[in-house]
Amino acid sequence: MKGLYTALMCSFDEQGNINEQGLREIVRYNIEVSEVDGLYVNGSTGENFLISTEQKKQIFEIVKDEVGDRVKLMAQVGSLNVDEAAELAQFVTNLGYDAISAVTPFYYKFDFEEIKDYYNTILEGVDTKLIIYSIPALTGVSMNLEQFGELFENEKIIGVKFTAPDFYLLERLRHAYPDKLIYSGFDEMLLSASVLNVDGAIGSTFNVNGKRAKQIFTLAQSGRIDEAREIQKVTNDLISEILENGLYQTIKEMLETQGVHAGYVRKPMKRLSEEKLLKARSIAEKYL
Ligand code: HMN
Repeated sequence: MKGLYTALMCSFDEQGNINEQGLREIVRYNIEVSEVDGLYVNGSTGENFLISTEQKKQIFEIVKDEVGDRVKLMAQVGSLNVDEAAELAQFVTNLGYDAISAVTPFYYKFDFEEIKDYYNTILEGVDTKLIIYSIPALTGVSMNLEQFGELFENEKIIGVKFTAPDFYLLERLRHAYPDKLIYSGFDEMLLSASVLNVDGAIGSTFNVNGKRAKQIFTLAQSGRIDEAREIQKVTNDLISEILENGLYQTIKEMLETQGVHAGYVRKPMKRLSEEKLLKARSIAEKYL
């Protein structure tokens, strides 16, 4: 399960319905052009928190059908509705996904016992292994070393997607849990995380920048830090421009310039203005 995973985008039409052909094209682009090791399906980048249970299932099905066994698949099933999360965990297990992942429960300020119970409930009915999805900036949930350790006591919990700029905690986690899988979640910090010996990374910008990300990761693993730093620099120039223009919308438009019908974002996300659309196309021209 090690390596680089694209946090997969989903293609939606103007009404917010799934565009199946577009989604299949995004999958193919990631496998054939970006050459990533796997896909992280229905994460933040997949606009997961804006869609219905039925749509989540449909996306899981389409992606598995398109991928077959070509790359590894991780299914993000986390939800404030723990029954839905458990149902989706079962659903993707039946589809043959390689692992599940679940965001820490957010919005209500759950205490740690509640968070633990949430993960244990999701895992009760399945044998599929789980990667914790930790992203404190969006969820408001920060866990410490001991709390990660307690969650890791459940042997079905095999790792964490660590999306935080806390390299002290990352180093402590790596040191304390050498056998757990740790994935870096911020693409702009991939080199720094790789130096700390993470097992892989999961990122939104890999949809368009997978090749550079792979180079950063492999160069860092073989100790070629100067070369990796050069590529992280170009990558961060790209990421800065993407973030300034609108993260998911810009990546989608960049994919469009490559003939991939990545479509529209779901409301309440807004569409790019004409000016920003042009900017997205110029970013694609510059970096792809
Ligand atoms: C997901 O669940 O879609 C991703 O794994 C999330 C991933 O960590 C991304 N975070 C967000 O989109 C909030 C990053 O790839 C991020 O987009 C990138 O580093 C730019 O900041």
